[in-house]
Amino acid sequence: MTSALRSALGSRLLILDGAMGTMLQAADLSLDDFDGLEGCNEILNVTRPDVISEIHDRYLAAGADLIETNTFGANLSALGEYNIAERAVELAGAATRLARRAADAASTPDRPRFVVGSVGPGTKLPTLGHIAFAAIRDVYQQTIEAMIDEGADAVQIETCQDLLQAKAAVIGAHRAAAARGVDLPVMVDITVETTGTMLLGSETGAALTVLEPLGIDAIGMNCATGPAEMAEHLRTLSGAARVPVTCMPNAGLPVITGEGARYPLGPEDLTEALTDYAQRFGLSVVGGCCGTTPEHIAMVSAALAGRPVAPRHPVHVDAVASLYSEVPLSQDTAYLAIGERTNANGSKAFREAMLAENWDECIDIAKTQTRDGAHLLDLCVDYVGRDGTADMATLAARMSTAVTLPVVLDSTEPQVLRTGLEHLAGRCIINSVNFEDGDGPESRYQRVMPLVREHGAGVVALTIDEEGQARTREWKVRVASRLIDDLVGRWGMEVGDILVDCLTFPIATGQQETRRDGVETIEAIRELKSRYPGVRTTLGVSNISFGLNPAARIVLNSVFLHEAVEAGLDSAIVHAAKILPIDRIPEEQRDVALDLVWDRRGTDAPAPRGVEGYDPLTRFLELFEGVTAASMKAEREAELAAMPLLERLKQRIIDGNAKGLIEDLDEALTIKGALDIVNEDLLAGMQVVGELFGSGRMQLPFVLQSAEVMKTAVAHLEPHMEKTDAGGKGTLVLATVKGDVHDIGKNLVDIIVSNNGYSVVNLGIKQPVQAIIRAAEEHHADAIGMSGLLVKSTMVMRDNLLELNREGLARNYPVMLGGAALTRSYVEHDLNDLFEGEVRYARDAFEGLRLMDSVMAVKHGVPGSSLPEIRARRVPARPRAGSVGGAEAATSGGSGKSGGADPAQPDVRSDVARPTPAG
Ligand code: THG
Repeated sequence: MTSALRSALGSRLLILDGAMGTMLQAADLSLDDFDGLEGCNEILNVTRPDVISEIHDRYLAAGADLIETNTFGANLSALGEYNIAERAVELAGAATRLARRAADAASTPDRPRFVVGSVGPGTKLPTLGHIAFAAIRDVYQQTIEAMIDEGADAVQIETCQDLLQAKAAVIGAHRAAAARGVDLPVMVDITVETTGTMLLGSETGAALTVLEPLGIDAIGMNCATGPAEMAEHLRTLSGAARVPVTCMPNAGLPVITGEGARYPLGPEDLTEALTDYAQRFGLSVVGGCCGTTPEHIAMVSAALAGRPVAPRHPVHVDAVASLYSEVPLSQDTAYLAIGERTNANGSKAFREAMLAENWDECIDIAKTQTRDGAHLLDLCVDYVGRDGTADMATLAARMSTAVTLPVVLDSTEPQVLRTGLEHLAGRCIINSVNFEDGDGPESRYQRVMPLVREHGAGVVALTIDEEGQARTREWKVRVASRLIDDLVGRWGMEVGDILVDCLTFPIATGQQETRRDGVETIEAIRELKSRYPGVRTTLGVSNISFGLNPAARIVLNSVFLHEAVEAGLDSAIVHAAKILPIDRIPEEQRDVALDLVWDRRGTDAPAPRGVEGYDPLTRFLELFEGVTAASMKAEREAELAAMPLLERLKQRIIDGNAKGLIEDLDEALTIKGALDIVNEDLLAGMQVVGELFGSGRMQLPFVLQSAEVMKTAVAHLEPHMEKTDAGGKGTLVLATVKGDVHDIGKNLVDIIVSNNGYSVVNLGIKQPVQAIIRAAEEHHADAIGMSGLLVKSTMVMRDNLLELNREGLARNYPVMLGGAALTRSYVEHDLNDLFEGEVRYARDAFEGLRLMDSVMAVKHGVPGSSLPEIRARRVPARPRAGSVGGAEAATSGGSGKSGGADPAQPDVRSDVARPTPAG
């Protein structure tokens, strides 16, 4: 039966009550009242039920639709502090009885009042190993069962600081509801500190990514701050959450006084903020946290109770998350790279570190993968003779905090997978399920899927059935369809959370029957993607090249991956640093590898190779005979050395090759100025890098290598640059926006603009809009520059401009935007239309400088001066290839995996369609 509260939730605005804790502090209770347990508010449910009931009555009289039970600390660790953990169930039951009685007394047929069980975080953080996940989950379940038994209508899991704790509470609540056979709405509130993240560093987007797939009924924020500091995070939730959004701020940021904390916001201020947010963010439930009183709630209720919920249009992005950040499953210009090295079977170094229990070394391998450009990490501890659950417990717990990437849990053992899920705070993917031993009650499939569902994980589904590993495209597609239908139909998975693995087999074994395995896999992917566009695919790419020497493996893996991506592959388990951009592979090696992958033998192969008796495997082995990674590098060095000096400098940037760079720069300085070298040669290289990146032909790690060389080069040249004059021409505040860590482009702008006489305040990466605004105000900035490389950053930039509008600052600060995912048209039309000031696109650092010059000319009233005219043509927005979230950002080419021209805008200027490597 659907609960009455569920029907109300999301249709009309519901008012939740205000603080309990700060009300109790004001109630002048004695140590006797607390039964000697000073500060243990839950004990009051049995010692002073009158006090608790009176607070409920006052909030109900003030107009609260929902009142919360006095159970914030009725959990394992909080009661454990008083050595009364065993009373959790009793106290939760008593508290719910009091709230139920009060709510029933105040209910009328047209205004029912509801009881919400308060579920607090406890005093220990499971992610830091203070307390075990399963232990808190089970006590949460027991207390919530008691709440249900005493008539709670819903629970609110609040003040969440640790996502692993939040998961334990949600799972405990779901188990309680299932055990009691009731429909229990579960609402979750995260607490975001003034730092802009949850206590352990989780971004709001990560929290949403982790919590929503658990099957919660509302998500929101409470505690830590007043409403003002919550705005940015509520915008994130409101923009993406598919469940109702809630908001319970404190009565402002507490001011510490002689008599303790004082909360500065009065009822009017709180009501004003919540009224604004209810409209802007489509809130479904509002109420108050610390420092709010019945007076606050009375005014909020008078203003808002019963209003329809303002419409929202959330844009969901399929994603997974680490403790810290979310990672979309669709990468903008790339495949999603899953690092293969944290695998006891797949890496000797990892295996030896694990066997020696050298955990720091294991984590170092994980971190190296992060630097190499992996988006997720595949973690496999399976090793004969080891206790897999113990190894997984140790490694998953360490990786949860020490690594910023989400984890793919790779094991054949359900118990090992469960252990991983219970130690990782983020949202994981389970690798893998299949029909190898069927799908009966005892099958591994049926033992793993409940774990996947309960923890809201994604899943890799292998094309293996009772007959074995599928070898032909028909077989692969048939098994994949069966898996997808079952995962969606029987298990309730969302299609976008399924990654089908069509399986990679070694093709260079020399055996005839393996020759077509690559083709079959690629064609199966193509077929699958056309039948199920929403389903994603993955592959363990390195399997293809087993048996070859390391240099040959790099080439074959890279070529096979490239072909699979062209056919629609979304993600791959790889050693990211060893995947070469296709343009960097010597031509014959690449072409023979292609023949091998596509099984083109004899005259089937294109000229000049396609002759009678041609065997790409034989030729491939010949090509790599005696070839090592080092010898390939030496060959490339020789090619570089043969180039003219300035050409070579440009090529060094493109290749990300700093060997001999300094000598080349010194020589170049004898023929031209330092700034000209940067401007004409080095930036030209970065331009090419940007184009390759934008068209999906070069992946991020290589872009970062190029940026590193650029940085080294500029650092060497900087002392030789003449500063036009030292600062004083004007001030630019620069930042990489929230959620983005890429600062290559921004740092180039810094160098160029500051070397031309401007003061630059470079705030660094991941900057929330409030930090940008504060810096602009503090430094009396003349302009603001924001950059970011990710598609999601284009949305953040838009939100930031809206925030400048809202604060009435748009006209004070002209804004320049740069970054690979941006286009001139998006910035100068879409964004300029909604921004109340002026915003321009800076394609590269020099355009940034020109913009700064014109900003200052306008400011100084130079006759005839103005900001550069809008240059881009207006083009209609269209969804970006492979991305769900960044639809509006996508107004230009260079986005899809295949790159190339964009038929939607045949007449766009060439410089508009070319993304820069900014960010
Ligand atoms: N599909 C899915 N999961 C998978 C695979 C897959 N997980 C495991 C594997 N296959 C993918 N991971 C690897 C990891 C390493 C290697 C290959 C695949 C590898 N390792 C070197 C070797 O064995 O020669 C080790 C070299 C070293 O010790 O450093 O090639 O297909 N879903």
